[in-house]
Order: sequence, then structure tokens, then C-alpha cells
Amino acid sequence: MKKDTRLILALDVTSKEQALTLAEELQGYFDAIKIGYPLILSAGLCVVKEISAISQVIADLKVADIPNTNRLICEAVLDAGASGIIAQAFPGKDSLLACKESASAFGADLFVVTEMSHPGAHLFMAPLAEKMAHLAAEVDATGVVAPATRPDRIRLIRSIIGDRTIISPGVGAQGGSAAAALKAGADYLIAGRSIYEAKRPAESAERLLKTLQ
Ligand code: O7M
Repeated sequence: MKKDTRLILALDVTSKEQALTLAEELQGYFDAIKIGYPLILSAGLCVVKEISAISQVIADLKVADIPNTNRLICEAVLDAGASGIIAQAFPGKDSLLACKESASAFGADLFVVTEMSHPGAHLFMAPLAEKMAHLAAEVDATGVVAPATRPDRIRLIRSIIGDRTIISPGVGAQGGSAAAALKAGADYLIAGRSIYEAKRPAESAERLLKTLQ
């Protein structure tokens, strides 16, 4: 993935037309576009191909099944044009390895979720986040997802994964600070609602970009 702006757009809209318009309009502001269930279930898998004609696409299906099912999910979305996939660590090493093998077969990136950015992540994910980060390194994932809402956790996860990539959601609508997340070790910030729900999305992206300089 290129590293020009260090921003990833979370395109969680449910209209294909709106998604394509936003992807075109915001092209220069984001290094990749993350799309997941909201858009893919509304618009169909073909939307992955259409968006990937405009930008690199990370498929956020938070893949979390047995190895064979993980492989089938990954292959479907990578074959549709995604250049990266996101998987959950908690199903274990064999499940993650299946994602890694599919990603490698397509020359794609694999990102593994460690601790999520919302308050509920304290219950099950936070106590296991370090183990999940170790597992991501063990399967040779490209990187991990770590919360911009808790920069101290980004710092900790960075100390475990070395120079693997950290992509970090939670800035804007969830209250995380972009500058603090980058300072703690995030490589990329993921922003959704603060951009696509703005009256003028490009201006909002521009403002976010300025906070990083
Ligand atoms: O900026 P938002 O809050 O509108 O959107 C954030 C996006 O990041 C949205 O697509 C979430 O599903 C995603 N996300 C989180 O918000 N928190 C996490 O811990 C993990 C993700 C994510 O992208 O996981 C891969």
C-alpha cells in the first residue's frame, strides 16, 4: 500500500452510487479505501471491483471462521479485486494461516485485528490483545489493526510487532486523536463518518490531513 497521506477511508455507506462518487472525489486524500459489510452487502461483491478501479481496496470482512471457510471468504473478495484483507485473530493460528495463504497467493496484504476501538473491547479483546499481536507476527501478517482511541495500546502493540504496519481506526467520530495515534506508532489512520457524513467530504479530509502535518 502506498504511504502518501497515511489515511484510509472507511467507506461504510450503503449506496453504490454514493460510494463511487465519494471514492472519485476523495481520491487524492486517501492511500486506500476500506470497505466492509455495509457496502458489500448493500451493493454486492462487484462493488469491490468498481472501487478498486479508483483506489486500492482493503476488504474489511473481519474474517473469523474455520480455516477452510476463511480461505473461501478471502479468495472470493481477493478475486473480486481487493488488495488487502482483514481477519480476526481469536479463531486461532490455523484460521489466520488460511487467510495468510490466500493473501500470499494473490500478493495481497493481511491485517489482523488486535484490540478494537470501541468501549466494549475492554471485555474480551483488551486482555488478549498482546497475544493476538504476537499471533499476527507469527503468521507473518502485513500488519495489525489497533485502536486510535487508546494510543497507549498502539504503543504496546508496536513493541510486539516490530516494523509491521499498524492501521488505526477511531479518529473523528469515535473521539480518537489522529496526531496522538501517529505519535504512538500508527502507520495509517482509518476515518469514516467524519469524512463521508460531512457536508463537504473533501474539506473534511483536507482538515484531517492538516492535523497530521
Ligand atoms: O470513523 P468511523 O468511526 O466512522 O469508522 C471507523 C471504521 O473502522 C469502521 O469501518 C469500523 O468498522 C472500523 N473499525 C473500528 O472502528 N474499530 C476497530 O477496532 C476496528 C475497525 C476496523 O476497521 O477493523 C478492521
